[in-house]
Amino acid sequence: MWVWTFMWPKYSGSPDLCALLSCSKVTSVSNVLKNFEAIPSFAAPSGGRLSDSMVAEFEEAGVLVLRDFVSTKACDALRARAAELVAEFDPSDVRSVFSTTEQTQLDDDYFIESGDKIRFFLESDAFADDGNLRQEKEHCLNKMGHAMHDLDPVFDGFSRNPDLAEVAKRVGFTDPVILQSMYIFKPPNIGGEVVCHQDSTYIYTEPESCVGFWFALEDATLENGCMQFIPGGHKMPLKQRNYRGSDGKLVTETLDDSPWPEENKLPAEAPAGTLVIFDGRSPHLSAANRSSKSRHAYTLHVIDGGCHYPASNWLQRSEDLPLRGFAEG
Ligand SMILES: O=C(O)CCC(=O)C(=O)O
Repeated sequence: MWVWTFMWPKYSGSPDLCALLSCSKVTSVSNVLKNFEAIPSFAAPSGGRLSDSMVAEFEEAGVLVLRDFVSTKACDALRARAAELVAEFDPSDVRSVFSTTEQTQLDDDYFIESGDKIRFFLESDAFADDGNLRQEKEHCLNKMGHAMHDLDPVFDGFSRNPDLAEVAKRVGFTDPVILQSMYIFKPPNIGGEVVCHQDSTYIYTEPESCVGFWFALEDATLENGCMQFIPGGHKMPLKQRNYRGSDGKLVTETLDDSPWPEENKLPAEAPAGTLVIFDGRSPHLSAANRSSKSRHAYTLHVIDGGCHYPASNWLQRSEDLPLRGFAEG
């Protein structure tokens, strides 16, 4: 595959975002982890117009929950479209699994080439010993990614909700572009654990600008493996960098091997329609789903188009599919 690497100039803009996301990083864990009792949570403001206090809470905690950001109807429509795409997918074509606990995944070309495609990734427990899927196809998928927002009209429409453009502006973006989309199935019984990580490890810009926009399409609870965050942890250093090595294979370099202060993690239980936004350095995880309920979610990772995007990042796109922001149709 011909790979286009971004030709962005060295960082020249977005001073607000720089101040918000990068320049204020401090290193002492005890200085940054305050006694958060809960993750800041609000009813979604009209038109995505975050108030100054919402923005201040986002800056402090690195994560913000906005309830009822999208309608149940919109969530159901996205789930229905995902189900159509899943119906067209033949699992015997691919046995690729996605697991942040398995290095083997990182060597998988199927994953590395998925930045400008719609591809399916199975759960590591998808197959029974006899080689057959353990449960129905949709309930064996870990995720679908990473360019539905640019390749599928229904996903495009959901992703380019004008309220999101306003949220992005209010958290400091001057030129937000949607780098990747993921539909996360977190299926019943076998939904895999996502270990604690920072998204800027994988979605790295100079300066760092990644922000995650995570939508609950079904109720996410502790029982079915909701997202959990270490509030304030976004002020800690970046612990790992993942990149393409000289042989083209992905490596994850550890920059700081101190353990995550997981005793400070808090759940972000989220009824369907909730949007959770989080800083690219915000440490987060989700436990395995051993319940009988799935936990579908859709997530967008947004970076600032003014920042430098290294050619060594795993996600590279063809020049036929340039990055777009929220507002363009
Ligand atoms: O949905 C999950 O459980 C994990 C999602 C995640 O880590 C992300 O969107 O960055």
